[in-house]
Order: sequence, then structure tokens, then C-alpha cells
Amino acid sequence: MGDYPERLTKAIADLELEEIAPLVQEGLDAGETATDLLGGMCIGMSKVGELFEEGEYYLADLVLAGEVMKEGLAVLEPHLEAGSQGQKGTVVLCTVKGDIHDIGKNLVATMLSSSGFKVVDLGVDVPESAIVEAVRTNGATGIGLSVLLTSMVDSISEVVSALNAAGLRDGVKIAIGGACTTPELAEKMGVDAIGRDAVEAVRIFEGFCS
Ligand code: B1M
Repeated sequence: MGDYPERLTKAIADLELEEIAPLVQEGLDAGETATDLLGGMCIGMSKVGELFEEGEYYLADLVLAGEVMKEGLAVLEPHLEAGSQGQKGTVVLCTVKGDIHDIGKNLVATMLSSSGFKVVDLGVDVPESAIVEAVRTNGATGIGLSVLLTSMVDSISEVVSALNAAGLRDGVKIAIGGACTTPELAEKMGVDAIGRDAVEAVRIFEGFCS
């Protein structure tokens, strides 16, 4: 094995679109675990975020970083999907209203379905009314909300309020995750848990829904 997670961190941070997929494949062939490679890639995305904050990278670079990450994940994801396919319950998943980041949310979807959950993925920028409707029609017992923008955190409490108004709040557990979420935010917004990564999201819903 080599230093593939570190090399992937650098490839993402340097926006190496052509090199990322072959490098992920090389890492897998060398015996690195998919989880370790993913960890390296996520650190790379955080570095991209820092460079953006420092004014070194522009919006176009964020867009490209998203493309680079997706190229790498296309190679990695089949290796993350190794779990059992039992039916553990239904989770409605989306990125909240006003937020279009989807890479982390898609990873959570992959990990949940490969762990045996039925995932109803509503996509990005999803209004609370669509979430309520999806919970009702699918009989979901879990909701996962991805939130990366501090300016959009109120979308979380709007989901909670809409579920309360529809009389559905007591029947579902809500977990949030994404760059701007904290345990304090979870408490303030009236949700049940926060997941720092996709693996933790699975653990949370296993605790809630199984
Ligand atoms: Co944007 N962006 N972005 N961006 N972007 C961030 C989030 C930011 C932190 C960058 C920065 O300034 N440091 C910053 C937000 C600051 C803040 O509010 N605190 C930011 C900004 C400001 C913006 C715009 C406003 C920029 C602008 O237009 N001026 C704009 C907003 C657009 C909008 O949404 N309305 C914008 C746009 C974009 C792109 C579209 C260009 C692109 C996204 C492409 C895409 O998603 N298809 C993008 C990117 C790439 C990023 C960064 C660099 C990387 C995000 C990412 O994909 N990470 C990001 C920096 C950062 O996050 N530190 C940034 C990799 C991914 C695997 O991690 O999503 O965290 P993550 O998911 C993890 C965990 O968090 C967890 O599990 C996942 C897997 O381990 N998790 C969950 C996530 N969701 C979960 C749900 C759960 C549980 C766990 O439910 C139970």
C-alpha cells in the first residue's frame, strides 16, 4: 500500500479532474480500503473550501472540485456498497431548501441503501411540503437532512414545523448532517441527531428505525 489517501487529498485540492479516477483505482488495486480513500478525498474537499474562503479559489473552482469529487466517487462507490440488503426501514433524504450541495447527501444515500434501508432521495433545494408528502406516502420513519450553508439552517426548523402541523412529527426521527451542522444546532432546531459522516448516518438510523 502507499500514501493513496494523502495523494487523493492533494489531487482533489489541486482540482486534478483527469487524474482522480485512475488514482482511486490504483489505490483500490494497491489494497487501500474504500473508506480510507474516501476519507482522503473528503479532506481534499475541506481544503478546497478553505482556499475558497481565503480568496485563492473562485466559484468556478468550487464547481470543478464538485466534478473532481464525482469522478472519483464513481470509481469508489461500488466498493462502498458492500452491506446487506435487508429491509431496515424507509428514510426520506434530501438537501434542504436553498441549498444545492449534493455530494455528501448522495454518499449518505449510497451508504444507507447498501446497509438495507429504502431511501427516498428527494434531491436538493427541497421545500418542507415535499418532505412531509414523501414521509406520508412512503410511511418513512426517518428523515435525513443535508445542510451545508449557514444561511439555510432555518430550513431545518421549517421541516420540523411542517411535520408538527401535519401530525407526523412523533412518527419520525430526524437527523441532520453537513459542513455547517453542530450538536448545538441540532438541539436548537428540534431534531433528534447529527451525523458527522455517512457511516454515522447509518448508525443513527439503525438506532432509530431498525
Ligand atoms: Co459550496 N460552500 N457554495 N459549493 N462548497 C461550502 C459548503 C463552504 C463551506 C465553502 C467555504 O466557504 N468554506 C461554503 C458555506 C459557508 C457556510 O455557509 N458556512 C459554501 C458556499 C458559500 C457556497 C456558495 C454560497 C458560493 C457562492 O455562490 N458564492 C454556493 C451556494 C449554492 C447553494 O447551495 N445555493 C456554493 C456552491 C457550491 C458548488 C455548487 C459550486 C459546489 C457543490 C457541488 C455539488 O454538491 N454538486 C460547492 C462545493 C464543492 C463546496 C465544498 C468545497 C465541498 C462540499 C462537498 O462536497 N464536500 C464546501 C466546503 C466544505 O464543505 N467544507 C462548500 C464533500 C462531501 C463528501 O462532504 O457534504 O460535508 P459533506 O458530506 C459529508 C458529511 O458532512 C456528512 O456525510 C457526508 C459524507 O461523509 N453529511 C451528512 C452530509 N449530509 C448529511 C446528512 C445526514 C448525515 C450526514 O443526514 C442524516
